[in-house]
Amino acid sequence: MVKIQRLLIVSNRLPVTIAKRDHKISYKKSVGGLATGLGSFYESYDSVWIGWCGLDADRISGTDKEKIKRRLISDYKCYPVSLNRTDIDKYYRGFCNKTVWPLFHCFTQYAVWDDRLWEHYKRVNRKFAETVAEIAKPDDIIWVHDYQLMLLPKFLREKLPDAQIGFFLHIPFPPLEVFNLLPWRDEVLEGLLGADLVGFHTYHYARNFLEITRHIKGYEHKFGDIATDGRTVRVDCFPMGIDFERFEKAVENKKTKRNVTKFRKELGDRKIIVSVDRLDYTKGIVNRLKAFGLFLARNPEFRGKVTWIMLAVPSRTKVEHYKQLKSKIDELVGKINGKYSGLGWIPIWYLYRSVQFEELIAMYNIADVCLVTPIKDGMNLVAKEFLATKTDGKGVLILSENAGAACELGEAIIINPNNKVEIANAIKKALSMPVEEQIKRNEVMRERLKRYNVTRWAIDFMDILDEMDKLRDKFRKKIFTKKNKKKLVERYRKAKNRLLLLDYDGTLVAFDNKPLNAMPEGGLIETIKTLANDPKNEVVIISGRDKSTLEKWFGELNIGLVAEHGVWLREPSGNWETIEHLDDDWKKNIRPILEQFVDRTPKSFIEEKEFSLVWHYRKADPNLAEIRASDLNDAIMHLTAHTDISAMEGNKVIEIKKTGINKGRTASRWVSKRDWDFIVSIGDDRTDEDVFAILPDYAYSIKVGQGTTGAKFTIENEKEVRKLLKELGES
Ligand code: GDG
Repeated sequence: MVKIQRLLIVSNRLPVTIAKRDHKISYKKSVGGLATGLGSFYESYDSVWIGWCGLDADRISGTDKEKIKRRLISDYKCYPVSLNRTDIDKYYRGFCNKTVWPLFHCFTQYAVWDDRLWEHYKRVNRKFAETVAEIAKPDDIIWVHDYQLMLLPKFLREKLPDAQIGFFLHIPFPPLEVFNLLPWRDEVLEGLLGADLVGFHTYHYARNFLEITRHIKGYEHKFGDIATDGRTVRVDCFPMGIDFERFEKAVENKKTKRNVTKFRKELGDRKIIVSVDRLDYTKGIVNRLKAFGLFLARNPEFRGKVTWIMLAVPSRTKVEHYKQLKSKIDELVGKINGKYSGLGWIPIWYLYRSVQFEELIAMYNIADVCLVTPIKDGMNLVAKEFLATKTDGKGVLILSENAGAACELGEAIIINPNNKVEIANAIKKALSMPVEEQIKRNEVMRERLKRYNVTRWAIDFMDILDEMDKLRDKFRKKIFTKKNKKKLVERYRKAKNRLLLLDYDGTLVAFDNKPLNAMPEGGLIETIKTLANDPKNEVVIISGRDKSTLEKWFGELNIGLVAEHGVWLREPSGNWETIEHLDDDWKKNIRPILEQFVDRTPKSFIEEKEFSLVWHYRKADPNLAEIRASDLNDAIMHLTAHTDISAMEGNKVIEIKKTGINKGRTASRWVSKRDWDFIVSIGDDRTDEDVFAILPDYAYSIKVGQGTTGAKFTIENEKEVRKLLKELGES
């Protein structure tokens, strides 16, 4: 486990709620997923929790503010962010709950797009950034939570460039078509990418995020590592667990037992169904009620024999959709109870309030069935808590396939939350399930929950965050700093025989969707010319381009040229020659295959060079292209087995040519040509690694961009390369 210096947990709400009544200030620990979940982990470390305490900052005096702050710090290790009524209205009730919440749960019809709410969301995220920056120390780990603070990682990164920042999203991350609706999608993505680690409950949400960043921002990822400009961001899934032991032990608590007795007295020996939710449209309460009505209608033998305790905790009561939902639920409960109640029996015990912890445990504990049927839910801890209280192994969980928890709790009865018949059948199945089967199913799930509890979840997150810090250190060591640059320029100045091996695309110019548009503009020719005119220099451009393009752009210059990744070379002021005898007979067999791939992969195309064929897929849909590229590699491998032709992967291209011809082989020829006393090689992709690999120890090798590389240094982008070359030319 990582040694944690100090942990700053940042969330919208503090785990303590403060109320002021009759000039008296009261402090109460909050209930809810994050507060209860992280509570125990947080208490066992040197941590500070930063968030809003629940009071309108405009309605408390300066003296009270100071008093509250002192008490929060000393008694609860909490640090308040001051928010007033407008903030809460526009940021929390507004953008968070009227835009992000419905959109991310795919309730697009409820989402509002309001610039004023967005502006406030930004403003409050900045406020949080200021508060965190105020108290953060250099070695602190900052862990930001949830959808209310998605811009915070970026704002913090601007203030604390070297901080370790993790972000965890507790709600689902929607698919591309849904996320794309958000007018401020770019800013939200950039906000999240300020973190070193972005965590989600399930692989599905993580995959949505990776796909969206690739689609919208053009950032590629490798096994969940996104290479952004100058930094790597890890994306991974961490299914949040519960404090299993706390729930298990609570069953034995005296207060819980008293509650169990009280409930039993009221309910007799009837079967009991329980459901626990915030009253929210994502929770599928309406469908659940309809399904229960259907169950009673179709199974008269159960009437009078089963009671459903339905706990609905009031939530966002001032938002219109929630008011409407409340009316609908009241109406349905009334209808079902009115239709089926009998003497001494009400089908649904509807509690519209929150209950004490021990009451909750008693409800879980006496229930035969727990109904968890959200239309969409990030994780759902209720499902897990119910299982934890089932110490005798009895009880049946009915769980929506759209809750994150369904990924781990496959032994539950899994239902589609929109299919009322399926839910009604599941209720019957659960109430009739033999005890041995209940125990068998629960044993597996309980074991899993016990192992991967909330502490394990938090430690896992911290471990990966620490791994990212080490990775950052490794990259940091390779960064081509001002000091490195100064040294390189000094050595260049002193040297008499210098060799400069330069890749073209992605190194001297940025990539363009149309390769012919990536021309050497903006003074590049002048820079190369200046370098080439120095008699102490030999400049070579080693590219994958065809020779006629290189000839057109650089033919006039006194430099070496290498085309088609080493198939062709031209000495300064010499003629083009091939490195060995080559033929192109094989092309007629391979080209039809590539054409098939172009037909099936919109926006991809073929480039034909004299001794190679290239399939370009930069503009194609990245997911489709990924599958096709792998298929094409397989097809070529199959077709060219026992020949000397093979496929080579480059940056969004697959090039098919003679095996063994690569940039490294051609570069060797140049390196061994003379006794150089200075060599620099700069390149950006896989094909340039072959050059780095053959260089002598004293040579400078520089990779453009991040990623695993054999080069000694990494430089940010092609602009920096051009600056460096210009400086060499002028020195
Ligand atoms: C999010 C995501 C994700 C509820 N009523 C009472 C009460 N509770 C406690 C439960 C449970 C929690 O509240 C609700 O758990 P959820 O999983 O539904 O979480 P949310 O707070 O809605 O929020 C969700 C979660 O974050 C964690 O990442 O699972 O998908 O939406 O712990 O026990 N507790 C008490 N009385 C109540 O009346 N004492």
